[in-house]
Amino acid sequence: MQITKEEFKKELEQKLDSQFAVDVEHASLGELYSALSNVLRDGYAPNWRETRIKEAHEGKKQVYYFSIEFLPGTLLRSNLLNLGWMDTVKSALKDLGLNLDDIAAKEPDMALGNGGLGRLAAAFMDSLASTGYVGNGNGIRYKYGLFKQKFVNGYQVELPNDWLQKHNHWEVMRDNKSVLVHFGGQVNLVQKDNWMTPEYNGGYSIKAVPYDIPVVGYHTGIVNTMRLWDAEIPESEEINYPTIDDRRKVEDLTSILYPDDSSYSGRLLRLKQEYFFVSAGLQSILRYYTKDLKQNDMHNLPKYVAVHINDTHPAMAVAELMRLLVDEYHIDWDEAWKITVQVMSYTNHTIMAEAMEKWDINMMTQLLPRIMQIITEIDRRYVISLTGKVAESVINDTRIVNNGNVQMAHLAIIGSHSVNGVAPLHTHLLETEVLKEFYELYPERFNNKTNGITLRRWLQIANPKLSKLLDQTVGRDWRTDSAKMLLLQDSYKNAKVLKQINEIKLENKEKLAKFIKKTTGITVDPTAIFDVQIKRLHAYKRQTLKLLHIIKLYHDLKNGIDHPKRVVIFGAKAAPSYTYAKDVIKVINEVANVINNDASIHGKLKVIFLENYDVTLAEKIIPAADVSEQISTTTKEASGTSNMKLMANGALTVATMDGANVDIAKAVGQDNIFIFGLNKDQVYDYYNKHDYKPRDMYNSDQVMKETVDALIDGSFSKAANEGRVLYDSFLQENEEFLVLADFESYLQAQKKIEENWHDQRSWAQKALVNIAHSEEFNADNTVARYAKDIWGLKKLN
Ligand code: 9GP
Repeated sequence: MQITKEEFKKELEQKLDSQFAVDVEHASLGELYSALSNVLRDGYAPNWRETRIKEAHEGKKQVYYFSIEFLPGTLLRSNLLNLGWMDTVKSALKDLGLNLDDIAAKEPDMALGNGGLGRLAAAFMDSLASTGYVGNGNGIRYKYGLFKQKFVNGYQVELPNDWLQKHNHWEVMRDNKSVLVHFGGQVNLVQKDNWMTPEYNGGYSIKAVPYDIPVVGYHTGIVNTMRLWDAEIPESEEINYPTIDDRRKVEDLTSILYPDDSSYSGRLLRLKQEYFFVSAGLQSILRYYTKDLKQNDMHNLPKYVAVHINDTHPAMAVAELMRLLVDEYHIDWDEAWKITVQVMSYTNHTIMAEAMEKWDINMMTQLLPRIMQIITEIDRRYVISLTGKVAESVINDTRIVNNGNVQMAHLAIIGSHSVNGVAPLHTHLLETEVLKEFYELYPERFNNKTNGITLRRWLQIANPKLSKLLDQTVGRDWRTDSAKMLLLQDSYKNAKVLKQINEIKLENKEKLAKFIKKTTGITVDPTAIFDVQIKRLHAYKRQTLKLLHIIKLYHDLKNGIDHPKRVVIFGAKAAPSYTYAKDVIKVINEVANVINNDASIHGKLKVIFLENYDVTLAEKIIPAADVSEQISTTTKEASGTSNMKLMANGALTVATMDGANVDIAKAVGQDNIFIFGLNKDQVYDYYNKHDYKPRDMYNSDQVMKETVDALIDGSFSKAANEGRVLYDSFLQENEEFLVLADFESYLQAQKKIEENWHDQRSWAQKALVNIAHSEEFNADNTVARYAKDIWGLKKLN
C-alpha cells in the first residue's frame, strides 16, 4: 500500500492523538516513534495477511530457518524502505519540523544474537521476502538480548539489555498458535494398537507462545514471518507453580541469550532453550501442514517444507522431527528417516572446536528422555549401516553418541541432505580437515554457499549519500538489481565521481567524529585515516595484532618517525566468561588512554574503543571507515561479513587470505586490497609440525621485541596484569593464532596503506572498485542459491 505525504501526516496525527493524546508539536521522540511504527504497521498489515493467504493457496514449499540467534537490529527504517515509504515519510516529517533519524534512534536494537551467524540469519529473512520466497524464521524471544557493554576503568562490564521494556512495536503475540513442549520424567515404550507408543511418567510441559515479527520484502508486497517463542506456564499446570519464584523459574527459560555455560545449570538451561524452540517450531510446522494446507500424507512433507539448521544449536530438529513422525503420526522408522533427511539441511559456521556443541548423555537423558532414546536409535542404525563397509575408526569418529556425549554436528550432518560452509576456503577446510571423514562418506551432501549481506541496510539506510551517488552514476536500478553496481567502474577515471566519493566519506567521518566526541569526550580529526576493526572479540580475530600495530605506530611517533594521522576505531564485545578477550579489551583501553592523552604526538594517533557494538553502532561506523581490518589467523574465520559491509561503503581492506577475504581479493583484484600474512598451507605446516617458535622471532627482531615488551615494561601500567597475559600468550610455543608470525608482514601492509593514502585520487579509485564489486556479496543472491540448490523453493506468484 502506498501513501501520500498528506495521508501520512494525518495518520501520524491520529495515532499520536489516540495513543498519547498529544499533537505533533508536543509529542516526545518516543511517542513519535511509537505512533510512526503504528502507522507503518497499518501499512504492511494487509500485505502480511495476503502473503499468508497466498502461501496457503499456492502451497509452495517454504523454508523454516531455525536459528538460536537473530540480529535484525532496528526495523523502523528498513520497514519504511522496504515498503517504499522512506522518501515520502522523510519529507513529510521534514515538513513537520522533524527528523527521521532522531525518531528512529528511539527504537531499541533487537540484539537477539552474538555476531555473524545471527546477523546472517536476519539478513536471510530480509532477502527471502525481498526476492519473493516464503521463508520463516524460528527462534527464541529472549527477554534480555545480548548484554549492554560498558567500560568501567577500562574493563568490560555487562549490563542487562532490557530491550522489551519499552514494548516491541512490531511483534504480534499469537496465543492461539501456542504449543506444549515436554521436559523430564521417564518414558517407556508400550505396545498400543500395534505401535510402540511412548508412555510418559512425570516431567512437565511448558507452553510455547509465538510472537510473530513481520519481515517486509523490498518492493515485493511480500511480508514473511519471523516467529520467536516465549515460555509460559500452561493454564492446566498453574497449580504446580504456586509462587512467583516458581513461575519465574519456568519463564526464565527464555530470559537470556547465552546462559553462562561454565556451570551445569547454565548448560542445562541452554539445552532446554534449544529443545524448546526446536520442538515448538516443528510442532507448529506440522500443524500448519495438516490443518492449513490440509495435507494428511507425511511422505509429502519434503515437497512443502524445508527446515534449515543454522549452526549446531537447532540440531535436535533431526531427532524431534523423527519423534513427531514416529510417535505422533505413526510413520515407520525407515520412512520417517527418509522424510527427515530430505527436510533437513545444515550450515556450519565455524571450524573452531568450541562451537561444535556436544551434550552430556546423562543431562540429555534426564531432560529429554524420549529424544535421547531416538538419538540412540539413530546412532545405532548409523553404526550398523557402516559396519564392515568402512574402518571402525571412521565409525567411531563420526557416530553421534560417543565418549559420553551427543555430538550435535554429527547429528546435523547425518540427519541432513545438505551440509554447507559459508565461504569457499571454509567449505574446503570442512571437506579436507574438520569434517573430512563425513565428506568421504557423503560427498554429495557438501556444498558451499558464500555469505552475503543486506546491501539495502548497509547502503540505502546507513549511507544514503553514497546511495544517491550510485543513483546518479549507474541509475536507480542497482537498488533492485545489484549487478548494476558494477557499472560504477565506468566512472573509474571520472574526476567528479572520485571527488564525490571522497567528499561523502569525509561527511560520514565528520558525523562519526561528532558521535565519538559525544560518547567518549575525545576529539578526532575527520581528515585522519579512519581504521576500523569491528567484530566479536576473539583471540582468532586478532584484535591483538592491531594492538601491536598501534603500539608500533606510537613508538615511531615518539621517536620522531612520521605517519599520516590515524584514528583506530574498535567495536567488540567479549563473551562474559572469556577472560582472555576481556583482558584484551582492558589493554586496548589503557593503551588508548596513554596515547590519546600524550600531547607529544600532537594527536597524530587516536585510539577509540566504542562501547556496546551492535547493529545500530555498526550503521554509524561502517559508512565512515577508510580501512577495514580483516586480520584473523588464516583458516580460522569461516567467512566474516563485516568485511563485505565495509567494502560496500568504500573502505579498503587489509586482510589475511582467510574466509571471504579470499573472495573479496578475487573480486577487486590485488591492487585494490592489502593482503598480508601466512597462507593456509603455512598455517597448517606450523600446526602439523608443531614448530612455531615465537620466542625466536621475538629475540631476533628488535622492532617486534620493543613493541611486545611495551606490554610489560610499565608503558601501560594500568593494564600491567592484562598486558602480561597478552605478552605471555604471544610468546607461548605453538601459540595457536600465530600473532607474531604475521607481525612483520602486517606492518608492511600498513606501510603500503600509508603510501596509498597520500594519493587521494587513487584511494578513491580503489574505493570505487570495492563499492562496485560488493554486489557479489548481496544476500539476495545468496538466498537464491540456498533456495535453488538446498531448499528447492519456488517464488510466490
Ligand atoms: O565466525 C563466523 C563468521 O566467520 C561468519 O561470517 C558468520 C556467518 O556465517 O558465522 C560466524 N560463526 C558464528 O557466529 C558461530 O559459529
